[in-house]
Amino acid sequence: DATAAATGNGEAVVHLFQWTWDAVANECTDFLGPRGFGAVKVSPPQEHVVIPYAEGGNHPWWQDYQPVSYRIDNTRRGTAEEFEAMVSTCADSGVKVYVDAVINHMTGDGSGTGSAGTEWAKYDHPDLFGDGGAGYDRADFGPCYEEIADWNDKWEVQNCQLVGLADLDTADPRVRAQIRRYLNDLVDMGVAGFRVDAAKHVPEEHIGAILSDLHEVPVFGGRPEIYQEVIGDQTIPYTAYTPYGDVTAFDYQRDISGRFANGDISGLAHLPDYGGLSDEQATVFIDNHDSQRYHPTLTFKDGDRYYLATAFMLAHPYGTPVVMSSYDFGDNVTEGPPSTGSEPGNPAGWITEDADCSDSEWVCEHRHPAVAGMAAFRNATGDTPVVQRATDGASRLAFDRGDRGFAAFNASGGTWNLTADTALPDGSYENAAGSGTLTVADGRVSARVPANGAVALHVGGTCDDSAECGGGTDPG
Ligand code: LAG
Ligand code: CA
Repeated sequence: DATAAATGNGEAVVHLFQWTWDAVANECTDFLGPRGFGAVKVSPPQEHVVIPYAEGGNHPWWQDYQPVSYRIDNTRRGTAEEFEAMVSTCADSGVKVYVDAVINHMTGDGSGTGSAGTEWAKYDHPDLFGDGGAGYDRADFGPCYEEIADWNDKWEVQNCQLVGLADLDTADPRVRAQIRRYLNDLVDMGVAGFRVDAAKHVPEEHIGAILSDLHEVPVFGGRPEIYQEVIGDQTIPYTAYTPYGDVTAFDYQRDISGRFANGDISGLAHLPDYGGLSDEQATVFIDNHDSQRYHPTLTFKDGDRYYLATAFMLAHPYGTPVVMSSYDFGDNVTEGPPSTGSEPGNPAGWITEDADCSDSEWVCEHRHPAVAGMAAFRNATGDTPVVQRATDGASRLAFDRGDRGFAAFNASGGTWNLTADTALPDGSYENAAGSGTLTVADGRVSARVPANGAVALHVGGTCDDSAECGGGTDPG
């Protein structure tokens, strides 16, 4: 029921990359819940390696992708108490918490002390839950102990080491049980979903076995949402993983970000099943924390065109959208989040300054005026079909979403003076992808769509309550 969906929270996800648990909780209350975002994806919550960063006190962001144990206390984002408080605070605002679950591997080479104080070596993770009851040793890894060499060999991709990370033997029932315990501990705390990191590097039937007995999610009910990180190719297609949950549509990411970068969007009203992933199976995104560093087709650094692409993603029904929210890493792909991690007593490089959208180091893409109101648009339009209403050259596109919404996208440097038919009921609507009010009269809408901007109107978006619709705060 689209009317109910408009008042509750929907499916749009925001990835608050590297935000502290306290900061995420505040954002759920202040912004994500009231705006109708359905879930927040958070950085890996398990104990991680601590890697000194030679060029300063900022430990690299990627230490989080090297688990030392499955304890969730004392990561750089906070304590276990803060994590649990975040989950319940977000639930109070109708926002689910999705965890980035690192289950393919543990640490890389070397040895050390993890962020919560657990000693580790590459094939020795002696205390997985902080109770001395379970650990991994060499026999829990493998069967391959070398780097993936041939990416056309499915067995190697799934069993050998990704960037030198000790690869867990996920065929082993004991290993599966430890991973499942970790995930179920999180579910019992109220975590409602998982992004499965490096899922392609875990044989698909192993994923199926590990996820088969997950607990019911408190508060929201049902089984956890799953989206598996797979960069599909001829060796391992995306569809190998669809029996076990949703799958990241990197083909969408590359195509849509490339088309918006190039101003070639007029053909996007009807999208293919990217990589064979149906609307129901695809997780979609314009960029993620890896692509924005290593293959930056379109990121916050590109300004308006990037936000336009994000607005489009939220306006189009294909897939489950994940909005990236970043900190500014300049030209340094290793740089960690803003912190004072070098100070005494802060060896894990804790983020000591909470993410704050008035602080220019935290970009807060999700609060941009082109994006902030679009979760409400998505919620109001539900599953209504796309009906193309206008194009103008290669870089302009307008469509209806049934009789629930109308949106126009202008990936060109000049204003688009548009008049189009729409099934949206006559009335006055707030622009959910920018500012101002537009009128629908006699089944027609006239709009001045700004250069590299959008207009998006939806039922329920008449802005009697300004907190519920259009126009975000400029993150600066
Ligand atoms: C992922 N998905 O499949 C994550 O999205 C990606 O961010 C992770 O890589 C990767 N897989 C492992 O979870 C990140 C960094 C890597 C980093 C790795 C482990 O992009 O650069 O590797 O996390 O921390 C680092 C060094 C490597 C080294 C490795 C092991 O950069 O040079 O070989 O650690 O010591
Ligand atoms: Ca593996």
